[in-house]
Amino acid sequence: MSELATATLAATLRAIVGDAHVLTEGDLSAYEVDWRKRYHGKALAVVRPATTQQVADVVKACAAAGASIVPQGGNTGMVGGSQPDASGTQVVLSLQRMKAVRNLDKGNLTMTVEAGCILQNLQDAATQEGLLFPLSLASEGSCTVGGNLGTNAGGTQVVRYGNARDLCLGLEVVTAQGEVWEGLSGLRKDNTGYDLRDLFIGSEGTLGIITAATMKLYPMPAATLTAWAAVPSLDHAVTLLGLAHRHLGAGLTGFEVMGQFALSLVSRHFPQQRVPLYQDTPFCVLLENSDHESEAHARTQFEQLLEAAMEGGCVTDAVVAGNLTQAHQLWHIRESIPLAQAEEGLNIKHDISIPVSSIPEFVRVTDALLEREIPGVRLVNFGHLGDGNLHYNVQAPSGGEAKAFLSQYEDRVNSLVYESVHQFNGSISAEHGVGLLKVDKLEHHKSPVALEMMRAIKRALDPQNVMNPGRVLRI
Ligand code: FAD
Ligand code: 2HG
Ligand code: ZN
Repeated sequence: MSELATATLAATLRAIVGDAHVLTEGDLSAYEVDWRKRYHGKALAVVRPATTQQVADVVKACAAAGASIVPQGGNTGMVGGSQPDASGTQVVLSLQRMKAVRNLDKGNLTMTVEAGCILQNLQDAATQEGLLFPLSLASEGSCTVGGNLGTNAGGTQVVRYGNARDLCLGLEVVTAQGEVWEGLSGLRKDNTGYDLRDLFIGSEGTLGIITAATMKLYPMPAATLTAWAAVPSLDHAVTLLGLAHRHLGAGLTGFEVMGQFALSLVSRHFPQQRVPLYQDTPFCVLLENSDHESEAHARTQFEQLLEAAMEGGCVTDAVVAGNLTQAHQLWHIRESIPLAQAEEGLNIKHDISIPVSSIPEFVRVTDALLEREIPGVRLVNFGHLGDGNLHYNVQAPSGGEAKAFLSQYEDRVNSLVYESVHQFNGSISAEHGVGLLKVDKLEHHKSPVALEMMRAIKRALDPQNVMNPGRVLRI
């Protein structure tokens, strides 16, 4: 774009959203750099509309000027999907100002919220009405529901309540042409043709901009208890998962696994957090039991489960949190692993899913491959075992320089890990999405038929390739 065209577009955008909400100067790193500090872009402008109509007008203005748009919520994504590229020609459309709760329908167990609403605020709004909005991620203090739906986020409650997709009943979307699709249905049943809602969920801003959503709510459990268990191996963790399903039924709302090295990073970088039981065991498991009867009932169920698990040898030691503060401390340890890893240095992330029963063998095989390739490599294993979703991350050998490690090994490590994922019938992205990070790998691992259907959808909904180009798919 010429300088004149850029200045004209900026002026049009100012006329739509007001001068204060078109940012072109100063420190824009909060919008231009990702959470992992791996992508550093340069925006033509950051635009912060306040209404759906303003979003539609911004999209029309950008499309007319030939500028592409990067939708952005909290910018906590892990795959380089929400920053502009380095060209200085992309507009970041931040949904931050669209944060209203439009409606909460207690009878229908739904709430309709704007896309820029911070996840924690959604949870709080539901709690105030005695209800539960179960989506829960460590980034919940800054990620937005628009970003959660854009990525089809998972988190720690999926084993019971499903992904963001499963929690969404309806959407309002601004299309790539700047039209508004009003699909804010609160219906649990609606078989009237193709499911447009599910096209936009998980599309990472490449098909349109989600401006509002109707989300499901649930009754608040009477009691929620947390336990921390030491397990002798991943095989035992999988056995424990089976037992937990049998003993707790729908009460099982969280089942997270954490490897010893992952926990040692938390202990090293956040010594004020006291990590229980990890020093003498290769893995720990965090379990959550949500009960609609009473705390006493939940505790008895947990005790019976842990007794059976210890008798069967799949748990060697365990603690059950005595109160809410202790429970929060245990969850905080788990949620600190990504931060501890970041403190340790740049690293390679793999957010993969494998059938749960195959996870132990996958880890054995893949650990051996990587250790042979890179002597001393440090493997950080943790994640949502209850969903078959492992964060199989790779850190440079101790004392090694992280940047040099990444440039020498990242591509090779990714190829080895994803080939192994493929052998075990898994997916290369369980919850973080594709973004820029995995475009090449998706092309390699997705079938040509699937890729062509995805491209056909992209071409049909965004023929000018205005929406987040280069992410997810190459056209
Ligand atoms: P952004 O990062 O701003 O955007 C993410 C993608 O969605 C981009 O492609 C963007 O273009 C698109 N997008 C954003 N808003 C919209 C919109 N309104 N319409 C259309 N597209 C849009 N993720 C998990 O799934 N599970 C976890 O457990 C988890 N834990 C995390 C822990 C930490 C410490 C951190 C930093 C991140 C974690 N994440 C996790 C990743 C991240 O928080 C999620 O992907 C989250 O859903 C992103 O929300 P966001 O608002 O920050 O979106
Ligand atoms: C989590 O489960 C997030 O904590 C982040 O999905 C995972 O840092 C990671 O690899
Ligand atoms: Zn995760």
